[in-house]
Amino acid sequence: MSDSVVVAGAVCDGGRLLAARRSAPPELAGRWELPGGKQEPGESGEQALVRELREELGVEAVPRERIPGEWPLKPGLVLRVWTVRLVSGVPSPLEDHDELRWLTPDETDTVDWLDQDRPAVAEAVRRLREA
Ligand code: 523
Repeated sequence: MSDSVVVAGAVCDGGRLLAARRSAPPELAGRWELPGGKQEPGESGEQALVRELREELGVEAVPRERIPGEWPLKPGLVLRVWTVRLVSGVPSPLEDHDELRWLTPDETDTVDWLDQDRPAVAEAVRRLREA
């Protein structure tokens, strides 16, 4: 059986990256992540990401490019990440998060990212610096 997938977005706007602080579960609360969630049956990764960002942040967003690679979360579950452009709305922590921050490339190390998000964050920041 193939792995289940968690999709997440490196939401970039005005040269900054959006970081979201998890409010649950207790073992992850307080850590920062690229927002997203589980891909459901019948959805593409991109569709799942658009849905998750709408539900969690109240924004309309468009996935741009998949960041190459996937990162294991636990047996049978992997993380995939896309760079994302905002189309409308201002992100707010509607679900699963209690704080959002827009970080410049130089500020990305100021929050405690989930370990498994760090490679994709580093690649997103590399792309931001080049843009
Ligand atoms: N991660 C993770 N990084 C990351 C996300 C969005 C999620 O490591 N950027 C992990 C955290 C959880 C698992 O993936 O262990 C599921 O993420 P979650 O809880 O955001 O996904 P949901 O909300 O779709 O999951 P359910 O509430 O369980 O349906």
